[in-house]
Amino acid sequence: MAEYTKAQLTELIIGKLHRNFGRDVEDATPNHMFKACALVLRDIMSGHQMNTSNQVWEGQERQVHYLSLEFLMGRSLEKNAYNLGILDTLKEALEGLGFSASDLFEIEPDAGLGNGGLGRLAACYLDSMTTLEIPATGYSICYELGIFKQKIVDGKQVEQADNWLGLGDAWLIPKMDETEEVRFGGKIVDHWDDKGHNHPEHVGYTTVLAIPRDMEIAGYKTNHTNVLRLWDAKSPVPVDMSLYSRGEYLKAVEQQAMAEVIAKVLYPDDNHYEGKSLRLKQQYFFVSATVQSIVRKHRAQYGTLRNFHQKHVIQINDTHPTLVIPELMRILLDVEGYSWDEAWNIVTHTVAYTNHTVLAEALERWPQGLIETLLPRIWQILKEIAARYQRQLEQHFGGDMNKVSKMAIIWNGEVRMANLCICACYAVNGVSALHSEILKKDVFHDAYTMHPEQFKNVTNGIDHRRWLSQINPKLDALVRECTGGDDYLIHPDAILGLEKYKNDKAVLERMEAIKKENKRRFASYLARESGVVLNTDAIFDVQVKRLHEYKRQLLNVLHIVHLYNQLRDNPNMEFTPQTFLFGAKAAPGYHVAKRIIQLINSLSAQINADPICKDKLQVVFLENYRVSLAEKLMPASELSEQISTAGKEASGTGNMKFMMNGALTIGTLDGANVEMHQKLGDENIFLFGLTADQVTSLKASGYHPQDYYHQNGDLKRVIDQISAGFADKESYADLMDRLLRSAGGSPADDYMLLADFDSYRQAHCRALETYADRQRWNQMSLINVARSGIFAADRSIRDYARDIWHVPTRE
Ligand code: HBZ
Repeated sequence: MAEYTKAQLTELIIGKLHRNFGRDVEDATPNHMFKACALVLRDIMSGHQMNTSNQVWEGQERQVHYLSLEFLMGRSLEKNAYNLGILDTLKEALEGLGFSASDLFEIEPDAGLGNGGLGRLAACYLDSMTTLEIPATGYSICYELGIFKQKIVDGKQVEQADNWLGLGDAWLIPKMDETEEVRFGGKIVDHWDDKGHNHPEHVGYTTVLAIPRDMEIAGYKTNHTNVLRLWDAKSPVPVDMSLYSRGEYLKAVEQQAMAEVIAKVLYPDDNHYEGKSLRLKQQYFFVSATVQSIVRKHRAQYGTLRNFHQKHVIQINDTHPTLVIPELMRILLDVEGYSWDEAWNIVTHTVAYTNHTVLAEALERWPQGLIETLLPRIWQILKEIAARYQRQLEQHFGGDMNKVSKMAIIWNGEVRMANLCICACYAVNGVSALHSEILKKDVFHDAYTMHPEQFKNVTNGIDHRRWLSQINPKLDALVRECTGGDDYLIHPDAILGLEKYKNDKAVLERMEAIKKENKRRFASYLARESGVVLNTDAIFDVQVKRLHEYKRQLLNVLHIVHLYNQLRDNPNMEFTPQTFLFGAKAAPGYHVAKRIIQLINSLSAQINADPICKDKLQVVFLENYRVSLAEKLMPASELSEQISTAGKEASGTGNMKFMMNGALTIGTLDGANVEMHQKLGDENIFLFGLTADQVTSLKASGYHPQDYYHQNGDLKRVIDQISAGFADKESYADLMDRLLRSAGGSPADDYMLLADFDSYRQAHCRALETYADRQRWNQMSLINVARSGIFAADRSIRDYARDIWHVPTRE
């Protein structure tokens, strides 16, 4: 690792200010200063990057290509400086120049190129792949607008455009000379040669240019550097001046606008599929540009594509990049002239698929007509893949058309992307042990019986350098002291060394003091930002994640109303002060989710204004939950709400962030909570609710939420109250009706809140009892941190490298 002194960094920064902005330090704004720092770090990383690519080239190393429609990167300045080992020096240099480093870090906009877990996972994995010195590239779209900014107006979510590129593009390096062309529309004309081979020709298409804007990714304590390649869309034709001069101004800009709209905005739906043609354009645009770019470099290096699958693995993050399969086929068939079998052999040894959801409404099924008109050649190839697969299925299942129809790629006029992935990918993995089992037992059962060895598990993980060391410096210091240094940063298992101190009173008190201090920090930040004053003597009970019915924010609400009722019935009862924090964005078109946000805000207004609740019960909805807010909140959290209906949350990764920061979990046996519980034992986690198997059998035998409503007086009272509404007089009977009555094809209480309510309430009681015993709580907190090492993304990436990618990693 190259070392930089304060004087050197200072000089480099001043140089950038002069050359790029024509400013002296005295008249540089914080924005100038931020950009100058970014440019300095970029230069350092570019130097490393060139060495890395030379090594990969000369060593002919196998490369990983991680394709994802989302990379939720958050901020980069502090992170890059940290990974380059120059964070402290940079801070000193900045202070020396009269700037506050922390203020400067705060002005960086989040690169919000993702919705939630899936996008953040991709970002954490880039960090680990780089730190573990895997030659890897991430690919996505350079959305002009990231995930929307959320405002709460009159208790309701309002979306605002997230124009992040003004400052955020400081990290992006345009590579005009690596532009690719992507073709849409038109038709295919056959040309048969005298040997009876067809040479399809694509005519009448529209071209969109894909321009790389590369973001360099620094690894921790290594010079290895990887790249996140973000494709920007541009029209190849400048505004058509002939049309323009004929006064057809709109027509002239039309084609430009059509091309550029592709990279305009991230679709804000998580875990929900919508068959929008622009979304399909985005997927093909990014996949086609990516494959062409990989192939171009491969050809330059090896002169042939015969060894393509030996040198590359393409990992697809959910089904969103699935068109990579027919696109790679297209190039091998039409450009290279390989036979179908040769091409198919290469493709099926290159592509691997990660599934992130079992929710039926999230599975992508594209109308065949849309693909046919937008991507005529891809459509032909898809038809051929589907037909061959179907013949194989019919043979394998002896004409059991029930199974064949479930596994078919094209069926009833739709193209099913997950089935295409199963057909073509050499590995299919879920993202937690439970989720991977459900894929095998249920969602993809028939495919599993055909090829059991194809199915794998890689439990998710998080970048522990960011999510512990960087955001929680006091806890980081304690871990270092207790584990004998900073080895844990590259060997996350070493955090276990903390456990030796589980009976050490002084260390346990330190844990408590650190948490207290982090709570105060967060409270003062929130007061500054929004005027909301948190009660830092209360336990911070936190549920932050996208808003979705299956995540059951509403169950949390039911319980809070129940607590409120207890207080009202008995204002002088002994009551452990509790502050409930929510943060969640709802997909703009998801009406029920938006109503739940409104309900939380309505309840919050009621409780926070009621003198009975003063210093006891508080409910706060945090506006615009995002990566940079999570970084402030995790270190301050004490109770982590992971309460999805068992079987629905593929893994969760927020759960891991909380655990690593010493929060205790109240949760169901769902997703990675199951593995947390395995590590922690019953005594270090607050479990409640039905298991995934119990959910299945209760549904099968007939679930009657009304029974719980009538049998549990507390629950009935809560539901009736929410139906009537709070001080703002807005009724939420619509939400409560969903719990009690089936409607429009969806069963009553589909996510079984009522079945779990009582068990959830009891788990809260256990948590509060424990909280009263501070030593026991602190010990549990310490054990949670100590055993969180397996949830480091480094472990996940080593799993991928060993079990799926077959590439070496740094020791
Ligand atoms: O992926 C999440 C899972 O819900 C969560 O359990 C898991 O931990 C995480 C990482 O594996 N899934 C998503 O975040 N999914 C999306 O954001 C999404 C976005 C666009 C879509 C579909 C899903 O079209």
